[in-house]
Amino acid sequence: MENDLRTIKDELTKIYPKKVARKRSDQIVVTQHDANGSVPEIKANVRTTPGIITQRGCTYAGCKGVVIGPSRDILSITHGPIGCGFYSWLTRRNQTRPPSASDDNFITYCLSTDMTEEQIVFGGEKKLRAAIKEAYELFHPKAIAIFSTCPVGLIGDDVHSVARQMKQELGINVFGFSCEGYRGVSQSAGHHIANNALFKNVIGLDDSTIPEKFKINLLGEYNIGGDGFVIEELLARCGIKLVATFSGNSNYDALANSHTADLNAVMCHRSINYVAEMMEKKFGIPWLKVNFIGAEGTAKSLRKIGQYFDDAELAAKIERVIAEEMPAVEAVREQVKARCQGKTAMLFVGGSRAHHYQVLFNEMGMKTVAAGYEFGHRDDYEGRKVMPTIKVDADSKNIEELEVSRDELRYRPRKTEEEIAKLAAITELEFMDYKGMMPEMEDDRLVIDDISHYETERLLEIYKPAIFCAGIKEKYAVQKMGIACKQLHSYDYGGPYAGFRGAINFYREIDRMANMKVWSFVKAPWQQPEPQPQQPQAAAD
Ligand code: CFM
Repeated sequence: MENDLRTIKDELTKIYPKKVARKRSDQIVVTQHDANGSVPEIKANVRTTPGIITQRGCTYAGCKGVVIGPSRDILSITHGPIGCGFYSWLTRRNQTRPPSASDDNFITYCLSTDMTEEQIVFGGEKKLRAAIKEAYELFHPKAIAIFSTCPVGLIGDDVHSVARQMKQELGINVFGFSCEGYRGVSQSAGHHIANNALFKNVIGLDDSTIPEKFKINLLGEYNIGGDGFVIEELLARCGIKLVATFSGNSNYDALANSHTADLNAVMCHRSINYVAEMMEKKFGIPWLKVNFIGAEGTAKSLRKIGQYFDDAELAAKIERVIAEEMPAVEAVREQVKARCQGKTAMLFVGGSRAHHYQVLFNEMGMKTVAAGYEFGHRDDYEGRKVMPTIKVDADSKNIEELEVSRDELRYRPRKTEEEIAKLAAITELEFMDYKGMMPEMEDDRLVIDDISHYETERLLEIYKPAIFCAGIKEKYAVQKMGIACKQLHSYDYGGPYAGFRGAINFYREIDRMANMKVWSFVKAPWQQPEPQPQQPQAAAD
């Protein structure tokens, strides 16, 4: 098996020039666990070689689209050419539900300064100021966020000083992001930039406290296809109060008040671990890795939260909710297992779903034979324990590391030192830790970072998996090869897939897709008959 996998690895990289092949080869590993549970090292979070078709997005996308965009009442203005605004408008299926029709909801709007040649030559700050004023007069939001696109950094517009001026002039919170598309190697840089600005400008502005006993924030849950709604409902049934979600179905006030929670439950480690760490340092809120994808994952995550609060009544409530939900899940799981057992899946998405969704496939009896992140870092693959050994390159240095210290007035330890030590000793709790994707995978699986389009096609030819999970850019190319493709970013038109109810949706959908007869009718290009060489025309005379 190991030999076969090495051949596959060679097969994927042999087309590249030597230097590129070497680099790609460090980004492709075969899972192996050694005696102490360590996994091989992978190269990640490095630039994509120009000329290679990558799945990645840009820094602006990570900041505006991913982290801040889902918050419904922060008015987002894209400072840049109209295309950046237009193409980042409503493509992520992040849903929101304002409490009433009169509450602000700006998600459906697309605001841009429409930067043109004139601003590129003479500067765009004047136009940005005018745009903020106009937006304020139209919407009267509590907060306005300004997002920089590539030309902003190139011509040197200072969005931060404009934000400061306008904040003073309008009397509302206005803050900017230096999230130019080129700032980092992928959208991951945009997450970090967004986290920093949220921390500096929003978190901690409202100290009022709510009386509830078990108060948490959910970090890194963006309510794609309604996932957040399912989790919110589950937590409420367990008696756990959600102060804020970063940032699915969230609002500005909740984010400003989030430092009053007693636990940060981290769903997507990649996009938001910075906030978790900074809140811990400044306010004393511990964090816990959770995964509400998969019925078993959901049950485990609820129990983890219960263990953290260490309260018998809460634990009993959680068990009751799990017991109420499981029979329906198990009934559907048994049905689909009969048809899906042993089928193969591949997952190439983002920075956490390629890991999280393996839980769902396992539950269905399906095997994940290859997986990878678009922009994950080594810690997302190998676990946080490798963080001290990660080389800080020029691209990472480009992003500000905030100096965070304890807030002398508001730091409040949620647990005693002994309690913390006790929680840290429970391995499966992953208390303030993330073990990463690879340790949970079986041996002899392929893990590929920042997979290229070429590698995708070769993999599909070699493995012919029952289902390939990726995004819209890959979807139709995969389907034309006769293989089902599930979009794990936007969920196609489906979802929610989180929680127990979501697991049932997922089982049914994957069962239908992977077992559809239609795929056998698609002839892949390499299955077509070879074109016959043309006969030379007989010479006249
Ligand atoms: Fe986190 Fe996400 Fe993801 Fe992500 Fe994304 Fe996304 Fe994703 Mo698309 S925040 S890393 S930047 S879980 S938009 S909701 S699906 S690539 S795996």
